[in-house]
Amino acid sequence: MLQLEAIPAIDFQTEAYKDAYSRINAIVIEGEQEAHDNYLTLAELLADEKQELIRLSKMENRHMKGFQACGRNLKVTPDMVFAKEFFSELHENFQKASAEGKVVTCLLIQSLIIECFAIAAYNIYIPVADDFARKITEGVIKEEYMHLNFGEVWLEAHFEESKAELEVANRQNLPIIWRLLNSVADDANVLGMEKEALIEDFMIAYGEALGNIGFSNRDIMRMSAQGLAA
Ligand code: PL3
Ligand code: FE2
Ligand code: FE2
Repeated sequence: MLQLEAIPAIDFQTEAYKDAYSRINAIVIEGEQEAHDNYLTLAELLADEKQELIRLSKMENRHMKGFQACGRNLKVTPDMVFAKEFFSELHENFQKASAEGKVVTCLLIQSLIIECFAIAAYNIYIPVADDFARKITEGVIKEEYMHLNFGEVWLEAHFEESKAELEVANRQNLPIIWRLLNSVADDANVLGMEKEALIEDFMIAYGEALGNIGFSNRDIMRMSAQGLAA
């Protein structure tokens, strides 16, 4: 009883909420758009998985449309300029890796890091979302687990030859996620999402993914700590 009463009601129409939503909504729309593009790029790099990767890219396109509808429903205009800048570092790293044919790095950036970021964000968002956005996000997150799984299965099957490249890609990209989490923390807070919860959820999902691929607990601890160290 006491716990139920302690949950503050969120007013989705305040200027403060809509202002924060204009950036978070844009980040999610841009993230889904880039995920769509990244899976199409991966489809060209991994001929054997081409059809499956095209299927994943289509899901990302539907996710983007779903989140655009969430913004329209709240009468919020997403700040896409802000969101493009938000993703620019990860975007550049993915582009560079794909141009060099580094499939392992591309999979780490998109299917592990970005999908775990999305899974953490959506999990924490669902309990504090408006009814419309909650239904959309619940549908989306089920598919994000499938995308994470795609990366895990492929990297597990190629673990020995991928290990060294994964370590380097982790060291380059995990600190970026850390900075991005910090930079959205205030806006996320306005939406009722706590930074600590986002970090916890991300680290659990990412650590589990590394374990499923074949890294030892010791490796996972070491690689996770590299996120903090830059
Ligand atoms: C991959 O399928 C999608 C990539 C999207 C990445 C989104 C990251 C979002 C971080 C922002 C934290 C607040 C989220 C609020 C959720 C609507
Ligand atoms: Fe998605
Ligand atoms: Fe995804």
